[in-house]
Parts: sequence; C-alpha cells; structure tokens
Amino acid sequence: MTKLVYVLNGPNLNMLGIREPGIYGGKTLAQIGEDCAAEAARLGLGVEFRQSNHEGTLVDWIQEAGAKAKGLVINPGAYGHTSIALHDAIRAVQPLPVAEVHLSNIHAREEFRHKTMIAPVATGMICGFGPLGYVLALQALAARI
Ligand code: CA2
Repeated sequence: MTKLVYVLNGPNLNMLGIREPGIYGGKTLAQIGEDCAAEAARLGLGVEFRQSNHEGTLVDWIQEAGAKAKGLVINPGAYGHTSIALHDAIRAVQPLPVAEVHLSNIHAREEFRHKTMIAPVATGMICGFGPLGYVLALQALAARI
C-alpha cells in the first residue's frame, strides 16, 4: 500500500502568487501542490495536500494525519508563531515524523516570526528556500518512513 504523507498549509497561504511575490515568490499554492505530488510520486509516496485559514481545522487534520499518514509536512503560516493548539496536536501524534516548512527565512524577518511553537515538537524544520522547502521536507520524511 502507498505510504501517505499529509502536507498541510495554514492561514493566508492561499494568497501565494497573488500578493507579496517579493517575500514568498511567484508560485501559487496550487503549483506547490503539483510540485509535492510529483516529488511524492518519485519517492513512492502518496500525498494529501490541503490549506485552511482556521486553526481548529488544522488541528483536526493533524489528528487525521496521525491516524492515516506515515508523515506530515506542515507550513503552519502565522499560527506557527502563536498556536499552542497546533503544538499540542503535533505532540499528540508523536512519533509521526513531522517536518515544519516556511517559505521565507523566518529568522531574517521581524522578531515576532523568530519563535516557532512547532519546531520543538517537529522532527525538523526547513525555512528560507521557498517552495523547494516542501520538496526537501518530503525527501527528509521519505528517508525516515
Ligand atoms: O514563510 C512562510 O512560509 C510563512 O509561514 C508564511 C506566513 C507567515 O505569517 C509566516 O511568518 C512565515 C504567511 C503566509 C502567506 O501570507 C501571504 C500574505 C499575503 C500575500 C501572500 C501570502
């Protein structure tokens, strides 16, 4: 059976490619989803790619990933800096391998973006490489699964 990886995206990431291309690049989230599907196929993985602007929905999907998937890639967007609920949800699905991804280098931006609530409970974190970060995260998870 194909090993499934969930790729979850948080608030405002549906706006990618439409606004602020200087920070986040010109790709839309749909294009990033296509990149993930192609890389997952190359790695022999199945991928479930989703986006929500709602914290509780992301919690539901993390729990679903814990039940159905072999790994989780998450770009939590701004909730990554604030959300104890996402932190707790990821703790609750351990030992599921989890890769946190940010398109931008959050450490080179405003101080409020330097802290991540997810990294302490994730397997690892990739930031600053734009959409390539999702591909690198899938490769890192494939090596663990
Ligand atoms: O760099 C990342 O991937 C972020 O997770 C993106 C979040 C930001 O709050 C995090 O600090 C870092 C923002 C999501 C995208 O927001 C947009 C807003 C306007 C136009 C396009 C995207």
